[in-house]
Amino acid sequence: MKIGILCYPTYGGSGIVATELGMSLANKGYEVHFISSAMPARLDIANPNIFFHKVNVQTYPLFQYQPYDIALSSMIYRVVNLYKLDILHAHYAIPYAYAAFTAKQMLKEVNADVPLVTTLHGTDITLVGQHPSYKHAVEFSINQSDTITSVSESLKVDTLQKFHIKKEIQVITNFIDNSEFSNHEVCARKQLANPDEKILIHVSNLRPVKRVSEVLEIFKNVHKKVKSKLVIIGEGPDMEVINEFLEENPELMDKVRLMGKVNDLYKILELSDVFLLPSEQESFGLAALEAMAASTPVISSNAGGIPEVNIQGVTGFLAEVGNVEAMSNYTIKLLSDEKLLAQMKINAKEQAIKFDLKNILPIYEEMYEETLKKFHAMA
Ligand code: GMT
Repeated sequence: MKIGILCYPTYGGSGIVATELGMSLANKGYEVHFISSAMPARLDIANPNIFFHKVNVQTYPLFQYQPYDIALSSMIYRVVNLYKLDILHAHYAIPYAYAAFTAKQMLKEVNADVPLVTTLHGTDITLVGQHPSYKHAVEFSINQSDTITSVSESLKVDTLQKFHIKKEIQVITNFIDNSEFSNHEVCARKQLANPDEKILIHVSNLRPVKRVSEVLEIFKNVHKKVKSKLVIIGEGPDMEVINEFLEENPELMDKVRLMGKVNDLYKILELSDVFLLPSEQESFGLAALEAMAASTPVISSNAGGIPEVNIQGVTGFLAEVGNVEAMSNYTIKLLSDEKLLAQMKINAKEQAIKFDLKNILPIYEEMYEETLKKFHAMA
């Protein structure tokens, strides 16, 4: 089967899921074509079953805004035609499902139409997709997809509440490849913290929805009770929030380590004691699952799909969005009790194994087969 994957190339969750899925399919022998504005961050282009097609936007002085969606549709059309793709898989409704719909209309003209799978990831439904500038186009292109999947039950419920969706939504949860976590040598811990200090970690794209100010407040509270360091990985608009916090709390300057984007994320997660995720919204919380795969318990809000991943009192603790006090107290409780911490590390890993790639990949494969069967039966 030849599969076209349309995704963001950046470090955001949807791009990571799309890339990991595509690479796993390629490892199983599928031919996978990535179509994106740049090479996806984690893509292993050395794999002979993987192809990358960069969307080129032609600039022209007349355009105030460059028409990316047209360039994307044209590229989808060309790749499907040239490489005889069997199926398209759009990750994130905007602009991928929309551009794929346009490409399909063009492909119909040359009798080369293929089915479209759209995977909803979160903010395409709950945040940006709700804006009046996009809402109708998002709803339309979701309804035009042959198969719709969502990464959690919570996102499915949100989608059905916020849009008029005429088709079944299949939940296929995000996944993690646990084999990538087993062999790291845990030797660089001393580079992050002293032996008597605990390591708290937060990983995100530092957008307002992640509530990084609360990560800092939690750490401030925890640090008063437990010797500790805070590691923050990622880049984004709220880096300013961090800088301001450090200006106002200079005593924490050498306790907070800002690492930007890193290549060896999994290794750093394995060195950490607790992962903080106080997000306002989170359709799934892939970052929390990555932490758990590294045997790191999670203190989080109970937003969206997080409770489907982080289990209260088992893999960590959850509190209402904005309840910094509860999240601080949970973190202090966890880090002050070695027995509890050790047990939760084990539980976190066990939970991550339930979401292992080995369990989820066959569901995607079956979904592709079903979609193709229905599409060709209707043709
Ligand atoms: O907000 C992000 O972290 C990026 C965003 C994306 O689409 O790139 O993430 C969303 O998709 C991830 C992968 O499915 C989910 O794990 C995240 O929970 C979701 N983010 C939100 O819903 C805020």
